[in-house]
Amino acid sequence: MRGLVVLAALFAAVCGKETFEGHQVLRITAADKAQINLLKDLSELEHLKLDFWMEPVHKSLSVDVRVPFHSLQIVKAFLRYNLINYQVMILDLQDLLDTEHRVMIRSRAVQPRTTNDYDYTNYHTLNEIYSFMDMLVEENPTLVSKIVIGQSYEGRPLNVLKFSTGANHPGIWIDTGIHAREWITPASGTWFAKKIVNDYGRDAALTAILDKYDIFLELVTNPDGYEYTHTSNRMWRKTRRINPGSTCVGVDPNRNWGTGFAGAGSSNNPCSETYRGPSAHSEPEIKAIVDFVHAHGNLKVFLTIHSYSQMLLYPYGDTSTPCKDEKELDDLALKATTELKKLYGTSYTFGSTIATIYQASGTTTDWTYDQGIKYSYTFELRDTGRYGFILPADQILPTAEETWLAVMAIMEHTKNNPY
Ligand code: BHK
Ligand code: ZN
Repeated sequence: MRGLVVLAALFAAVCGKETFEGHQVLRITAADKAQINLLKDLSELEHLKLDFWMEPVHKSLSVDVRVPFHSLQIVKAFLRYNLINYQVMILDLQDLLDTEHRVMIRSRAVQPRTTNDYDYTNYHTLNEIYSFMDMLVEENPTLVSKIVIGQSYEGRPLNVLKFSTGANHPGIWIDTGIHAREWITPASGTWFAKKIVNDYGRDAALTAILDKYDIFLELVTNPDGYEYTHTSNRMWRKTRRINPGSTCVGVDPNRNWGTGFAGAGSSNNPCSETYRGPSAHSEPEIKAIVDFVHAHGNLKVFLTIHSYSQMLLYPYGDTSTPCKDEKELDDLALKATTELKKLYGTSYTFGSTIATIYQASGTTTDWTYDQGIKYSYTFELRDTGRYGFILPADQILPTAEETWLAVMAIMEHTKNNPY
């Protein structure tokens, strides 16, 4: 057994893939401000290589943290010594990843030749998703087209699906896969794309929306990061920019935007998971969207989809001053999450980013809202932490279906309240 583990680790090392044997994910619950400060101190000890799945300032006072095997003893001792409560959410992360990989390659044996054969119940590589887009366009040439809004840092195309029934329509934007490891989001977005072509001309509500609005869907907003999660490190979050003067790679694409850039709730340390980058819109993946928003000039909805924690968030993240549409955005968030819950009973919380999660500056929706796109929301999809970023593939379909009900509610409200 021991020999097998060593062999597996060796094999993975030769393939250049990081493994997570013995890593645990702990849910740490702070009792007060003092304990939160202790967690912040802990998070700054870089040699422990802790991976905070949320910042230690989370409003619920609990955070999920991936702890490498070599740090487990010391971290648990630290928590016990300081009387900080924790529970083990994931006992051995690599076990979960092995299962995920087994399920994934089982599906890959069958290469889909049409989008009807595509396995929507499984996770897919970047190439598979890019092929899906091309198939969908080829099958529905009058409804769907692919536009390339730019190139990633490593030179990959930034593909956006455009669903359109006529010229000069206002636009609805949806992006998934902006954080690399949040695999449930491009998986859900892929299902949305197929749902749109299935429902157009059949479902009255979606047809009415598409008769007035174009929908733009960027499935893999951070393709370099996404590819990296498949080839090298499943837990990667950021872009893959090389940071001059640092051995640490990547910028947080949700701290790189021009509203409140470099404010509290982002880091100037390239080794941080919330590193904001050298300047606003420094990341080609973000600059491409910024340029698109400007060039289009008439987007009415902007939905950026993350996971996990089951939340629907509206601006702002960098200030507790309420945005001027707070009442309407809050009412609509209630409506959208109520619709979502009807399907499988999944509960969402909602509110402004700063009041609901934590202060974060340079985030997507603060910028899009300040560009005049009133209906700017961030989704955090399933789950609430049992599996976190490693959501089992059998939850893809229900997650996509329920999320679509919330997206429809937001689009319908927009259609009924033109501005
Ligand atoms: C969401 C919206 C705005 C600001 C922060 C967040 C939380 C998000 C983040 O950027 O820190 C947490 C995350 O990626 C998990 O999806
Ligand atoms: Zn995210």
